[in-house]
Amino acid sequence: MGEFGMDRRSFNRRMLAGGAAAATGVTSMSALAPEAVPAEKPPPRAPAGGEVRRITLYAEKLPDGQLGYGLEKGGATVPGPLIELNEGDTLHIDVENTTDADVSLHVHGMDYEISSDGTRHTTSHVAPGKRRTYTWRTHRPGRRKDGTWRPGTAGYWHYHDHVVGTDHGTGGLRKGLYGAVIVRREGDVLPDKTFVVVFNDMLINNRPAHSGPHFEATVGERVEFVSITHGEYYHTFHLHGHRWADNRTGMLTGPDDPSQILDDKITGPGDSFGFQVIAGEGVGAGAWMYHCHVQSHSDMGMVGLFLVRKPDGTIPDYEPHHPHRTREGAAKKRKQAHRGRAQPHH
Ligand SMILES: [Cu+2]
Repeated sequence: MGEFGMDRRSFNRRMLAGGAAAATGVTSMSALAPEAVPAEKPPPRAPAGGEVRRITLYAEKLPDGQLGYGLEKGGATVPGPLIELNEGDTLHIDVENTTDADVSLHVHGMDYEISSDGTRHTTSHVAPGKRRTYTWRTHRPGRRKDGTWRPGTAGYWHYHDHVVGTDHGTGGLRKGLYGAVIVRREGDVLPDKTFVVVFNDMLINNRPAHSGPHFEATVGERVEFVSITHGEYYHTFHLHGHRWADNRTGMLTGPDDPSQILDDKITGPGDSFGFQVIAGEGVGAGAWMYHCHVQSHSDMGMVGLFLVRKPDGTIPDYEPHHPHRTREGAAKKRKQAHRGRAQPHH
C-alpha cells in the first residue's frame, strides 16, 4: 500500500502538479542515500499555479464488486487517484463510465460551474458507456472589491460519486467511488509521501476490518496524511507518536502560530483534513498505530499501522506476521500456543 501511494503520488505530481521545483523535489528525495536525513534539508515547495491540465478518470466496477475511479482503463483503485493541484490551476476531467449504472464526479472545495456538479437533478452525471467532462478551477486568496478577504482554494479536499444508489451517491460512496484532492498554495512544503485514509462506515479505504491499510516510511521522511470520512458515523483520527497543527496545512507557520496541536481529531461524513509529520521525529522508528479512537470502532478493526523504518530498513519491536488479528492469525497463534512455543505478548 505504501509503495502504491508513493507511485501514485509521483505520477500525480508529474502529471498534475508539474513545475520544475516539484519534479526536482521528487527526484532528489528518492535519490537520497539511506543514511541521509531529509528533514534537515530545505524541503521542496509548491510552485505557483496557473496551469491548465486534462486527465481521464475511468469509473469502473472492480473484480470484488466494489467501484473505483482510475487514471487508466482497468486501473481503478479505492480510494481513487490522489489529485494534486496548485492554486490557480484548472483541471478538465473526462470521466468515462465503464460500469452498467449512471455515475458522476462531485468535488468539494473547488470552483466549478453547476454543469460540473455531478448531481442527477442537474443531469451532470454520466450514463453507462458515456463520457462527460468536468472542470475544476482553483484560485489564490485575495481581497474582494468590498474589502473583505476571500479565501483561496488551497486545502485537503475530496471527490466522490453523487448518483449511484441514491441521488446522494450513497451506493457509490459505500462501494468506493471516492478520492482525495490536495490543492497547494505557492510555497507550501511538499511531502515525500502522501497517504490517504478514508473512514467509510466502519472500514478504512473499504478494506476488510483489521487489515490496515499500513503505510511505510523511513525515519526523517516528511509524510503527509489526508483524512476523509464518509458513511453513517462520526470517527476520530488518532496517530500514535506524532502530532500536527489544526490548521490548513497541519504545520505551524512560526513560533507565534496559535493553532492547537493535536494527535486526535473528530471527523464526520463529508469531512476532510490533512497534515504533515516527520516520520519518527523525536520518537524513532516503530510500528506506530493509527486508528479511530471510538473504542468500539477500534475494537472492530478501524486500525492500521504507520510503519516507520530505521535507515537500515528494520522496525524495532515489530513482528510483521502478527500485527493484526486476522482469523488466520488468531488460529495460528492458538496452534503455536498449543505446541508450547513462546509467544510474545502484545
Ligand atoms: Cu470510528
